[in-house]
Amino acid sequence: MAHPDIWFNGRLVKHEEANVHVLTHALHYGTSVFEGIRSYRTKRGSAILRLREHMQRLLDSARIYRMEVPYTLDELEAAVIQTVEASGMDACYIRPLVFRGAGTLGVNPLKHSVETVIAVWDWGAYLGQDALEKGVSVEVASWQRMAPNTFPSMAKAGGNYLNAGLVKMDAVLNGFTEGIMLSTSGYVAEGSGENLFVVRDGRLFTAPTALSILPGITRDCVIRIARELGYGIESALIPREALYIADEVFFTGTAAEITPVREIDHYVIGSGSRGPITAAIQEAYFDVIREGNDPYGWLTPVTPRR
Ligand code: PPE
Repeated sequence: MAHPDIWFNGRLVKHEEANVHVLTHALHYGTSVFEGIRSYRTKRGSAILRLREHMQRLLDSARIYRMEVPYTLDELEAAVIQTVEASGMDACYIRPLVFRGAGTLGVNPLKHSVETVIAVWDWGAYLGQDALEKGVSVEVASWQRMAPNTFPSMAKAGGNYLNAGLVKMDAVLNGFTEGIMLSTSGYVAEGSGENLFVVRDGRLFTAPTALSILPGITRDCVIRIARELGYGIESALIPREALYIADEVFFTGTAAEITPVREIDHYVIGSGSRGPITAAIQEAYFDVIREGNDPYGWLTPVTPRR
């Protein structure tokens, strides 16, 4: 099948024609912000999960970096829907990107153009086929999350992923699936592309936003689902060793969805497979994205054209 068209500054263009110049500012200095969104094929039709929240976070990220996006939230939502519908894909991963364009180089981005792109592709299980059921084996990374006064973690910016890439490469080269970063203060922060939850004695814990994590939208889904299911949940400072004595640990993210962690630094977590609370939260999440039940108002229906 041909690659779906890409939305580029207001119109759909052919995949092969969605190109930039090599002197693009973002290529040299990491001046881009982006989103990752999933559209699902639910039993009630195709639908995009938490579209508004993702596009609001894109605008927030752009604002933090003083990028003036020439589209409103409503226009960006419509653009995503248009791109997904034109792709003909019942389910896909959606990648909106805003970046500083080509011009004379130099660090100061203020004079550079602000370009907007929306691409879609097929993206299966992020952390491996069996991961959602069996869980993944991970390490605590030797690289830390950025300090709060270095660059902003609430912006989902291209440059942030240099750090994430180092974590991921080390993990893979060491034989693990993913790395967990600690904050500069030494507390558990998040994975290279996922937030993290720890379960102990029936309660859930996750890092606070102030620990320089990305405030994940899946993390927010899990917090709401956990409350709904009656589990105690709090954002808290989690010491590294709390990972090793946890009953359950799991990652959350648009790409990773809800992925159990079965082993950390060769410590087996709980029973060494998906724990019961992880399973209950996964089930509630999958009820939305697979069954299309939407008690929270998280789904935007789409009609992919064939
Ligand atoms: N932390 C980081 C660092 C992160 O990149 C993501 C998403 C999350 C947490 C979870 O956020 P949310 O998707 O809103 O629940 N990572 C995206 C990109 C992954 C990639 O490899 O590219 C994603 O999951 O789409």
